[in-house]
Amino acid sequence: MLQRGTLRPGIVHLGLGAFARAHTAVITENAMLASGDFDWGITGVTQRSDTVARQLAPQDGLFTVTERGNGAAPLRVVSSIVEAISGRDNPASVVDRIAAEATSVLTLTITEKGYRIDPRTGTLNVADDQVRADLAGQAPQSAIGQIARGLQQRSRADAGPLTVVSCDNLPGNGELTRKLVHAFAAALPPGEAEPLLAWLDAHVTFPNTMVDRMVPATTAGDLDAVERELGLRDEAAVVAEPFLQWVIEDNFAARRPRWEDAGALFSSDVAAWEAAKLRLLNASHSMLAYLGLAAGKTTISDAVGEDVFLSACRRMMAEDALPTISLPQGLAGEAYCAQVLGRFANPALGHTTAKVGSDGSQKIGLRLLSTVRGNLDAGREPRWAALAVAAWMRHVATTPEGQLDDPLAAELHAALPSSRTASTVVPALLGCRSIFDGELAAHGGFSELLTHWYRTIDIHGLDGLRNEINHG
Ligand code: CS2
Repeated sequence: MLQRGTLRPGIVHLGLGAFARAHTAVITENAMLASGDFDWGITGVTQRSDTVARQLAPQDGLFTVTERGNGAAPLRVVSSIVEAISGRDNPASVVDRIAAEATSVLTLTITEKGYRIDPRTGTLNVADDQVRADLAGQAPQSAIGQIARGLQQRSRADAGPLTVVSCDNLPGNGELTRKLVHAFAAALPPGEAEPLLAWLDAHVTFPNTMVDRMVPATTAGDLDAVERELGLRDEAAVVAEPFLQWVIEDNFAARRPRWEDAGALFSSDVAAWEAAKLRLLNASHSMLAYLGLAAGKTTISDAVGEDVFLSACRRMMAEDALPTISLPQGLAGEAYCAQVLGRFANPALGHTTAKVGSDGSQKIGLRLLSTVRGNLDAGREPRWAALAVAAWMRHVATTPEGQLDDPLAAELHAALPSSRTASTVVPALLGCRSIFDGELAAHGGFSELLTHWYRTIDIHGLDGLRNEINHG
C-alpha cells in the first residue's frame, strides 16, 4: 500500500465504475510503487450516479480488489484514489480539478454511451439535452462538457498542458475523444471557441489506448465474502479476473505516471490492438451474452460451457473476424482466441450475460458490424457475426421495453412490429439508423442471414443451432 501522505493528485479520472477501480487505479498504484514517483494520486469523479463517491468517501478512497480464477493474487487494498467527487452534484469541483496545475493527466472510463456520439454523424450529439445545456453554460454534466469546460478554465489559468486518456472499448478512443472535445469547443460562441480550440491544439493530446480486464458488477455476496476475509466492510469492493492489460500510444503532452513499470505496453500500433480486442474478445462476449440469454444462461462461463455456443464463438473469431483485421506485432491470433475463451470460462468470476448484454445498441456496431462490413466488402458471408446480431435482435424483441437495459430502449421498441417473428423483427430493427446505416440495411444477403438465424434461435433453439453448426 502507498503512504497516503506522500501522494500528490496528478490524475483526474471520470467514471468511477468497477472497471476503473480494478484497472486504471490498480495499474497507477503499481506504477507509483514501482517507480517511486508519487505524483499520481487520482481524483475520481462519478458520473450519473453518486453511489461510488458516497461509498468511497467514508473509506478515504480505499477499496479492495479480489481476483477470482487461476493465478488469483491475494485480496489487496488499493490506495491510489485520493478523492472521490460526485460529478453530478459538484460539477464546478470537477472543472476546478481538471484546471488545477498539479493535474497533468485526465483518464476516463465512461462507457460507450457516455460519449454522446450522434450515430448518424459520428461526432458530438449537440442535440442531446445535457450537451446542449453544457454548451449554454450550465455547470457541466456531460463528460465531454466537463472535459471541455475544465480545459477552458485551465487555458485561462495558464495551468499548462494535459493529456486526456480514454480507456473505453471504442476504436480510436483517443482520436474520438479529441474529435468530441473539439466539437464541443467549436460549438461555443466564437469569442470562446477560437481561443479554446487554439489552446487545445497547442496543449492537449489524446492518445489511443486499449484496455482489458473482465470486471463483473460487485454483488452483495462479494461484499460479504470480502468482509469475512478482511474483517471490515468495504462497500466499494470490486472483483476481477487476474488478467489485466493496457496498451497505450506514447503521445503525452505533459508528465505521466510510469505505467510501463506496472506492465502497460507503449505501442505505436494501438489501433490494431483495439480492433483485435473489439472484434475477437468483445464480439464473442456479446455473442455469448445474447445466445446465453436466449438459452437461460445467467453467466458468461455457463454460456461458453455450452458446446454449441463455444463452437459459434470459435468460428466467428476464425472465419469472420480474423480475416478482417491485421494483428499487431506481439499478438498471435490463434493463441489470443484460445486465451479469450479460457478467460470466459472462468467459473469463479460470475460475469453475467445480462451485464455484458446491456447497452447493445452502443456496442454491436463496434464489435460486430465492423466485422460484418469487412466481410461483405470482401465478398464473403459474415455468417457467425450475423448469428450474434440476430441473437441481439431477438433479445431486444423478447425483452419488455422497461427491462431492456439500453439507452435506445424506447427507440428500438418503437420500431418493433406487434407480431414478432423473424420476418417482421429483422427488417424493423434494420431500419434503426442509429445502428445500421442505409447500405448495410439494404444488403439482401445480410438481412437473409439475420432472418435465417433469428428463425433458428426462435423456433429451433439450441438443437437447431447445434444442427447448423455441426453440419454447416
Ligand atoms: C464486456 C466488456 O460488458 C461488456 O460489454 O464485453 O466490459 C469486457 O468485459 C471488457 O472489455 C474486457 O476487457
